[in-house]
Amino acid sequence: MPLLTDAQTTQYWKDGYLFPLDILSPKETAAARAELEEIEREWLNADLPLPLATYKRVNAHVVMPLAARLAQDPRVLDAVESVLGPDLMVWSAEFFIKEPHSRHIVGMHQDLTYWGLGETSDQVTAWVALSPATPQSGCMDFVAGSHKNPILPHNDTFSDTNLLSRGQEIAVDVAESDKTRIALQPGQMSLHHGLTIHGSGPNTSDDRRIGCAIRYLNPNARQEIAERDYALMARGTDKTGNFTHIPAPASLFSAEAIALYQQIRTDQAKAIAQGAEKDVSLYQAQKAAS
Ligand SMILES: O=C(O)CCC(=O)C(=O)O
Repeated sequence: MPLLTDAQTTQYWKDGYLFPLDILSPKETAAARAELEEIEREWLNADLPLPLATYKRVNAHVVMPLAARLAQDPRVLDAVESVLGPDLMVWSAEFFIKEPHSRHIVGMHQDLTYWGLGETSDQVTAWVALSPATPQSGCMDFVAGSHKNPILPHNDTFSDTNLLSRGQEIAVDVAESDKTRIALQPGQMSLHHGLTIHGSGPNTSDDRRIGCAIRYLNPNARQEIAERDYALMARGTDKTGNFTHIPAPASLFSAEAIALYQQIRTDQAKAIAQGAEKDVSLYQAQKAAS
């Protein structure tokens, strides 16, 4: 059953985002954060082929059962179903982490700019807060109605403090007064459209700011740049077959899952790197050092 009321769905399509939605209980949120932080302790110095930060930062649902479970949570899916319809696939799950008093930011951007998925409305992001997301901790800022734009020009800054792959920023000035601060309590989530202009500031608080951004598609979405793309079926059926279906991981960083991760990374790189003047690894590990 879709979770959102008609009024909420209307609001989503009007603004290009919706928040706050209560999803996880305080106990569930604390358990999810504790699981993530245990993974960080146990696997930071493990001999993984890529830095742990890379696996957390993009396609975590391929190698981390925690990310796949969050992405398949029926309460999240109920909300997403109100926007995308009954057939839902997970394209990526990504932990965006800003350490206390760190300079990391996310430049104002439109998600769909470098994903190779075109200007589709068959994609939505659910961002689930696992710690307080506040103006002080660097919560996201959204520009209302900006999803009605096409993909706008972006500049690649390759800045070390920008958590995005190329440090990309939209090439227009966004007035502070046009930004809505998306404050979320732990366990709450927001939804945003792939064309909505958004970003986030530094974390000046004493706690980590941890969010899990889950990118959903319905089966009408298509990969237009890379030859092959992948998704985890979360609900309903896929009658179009535009994406190769992948399994949810049964255990942490299994050899099979790591090999699949590498395959996806190689195939998606073509879309992510399109038009870049410098080498773009899929979300640079050093930027996701947390
Ligand atoms: O976590 C953030 O601050 C930004 C996340 C973001 O850009 C996204 O989820 O699309």
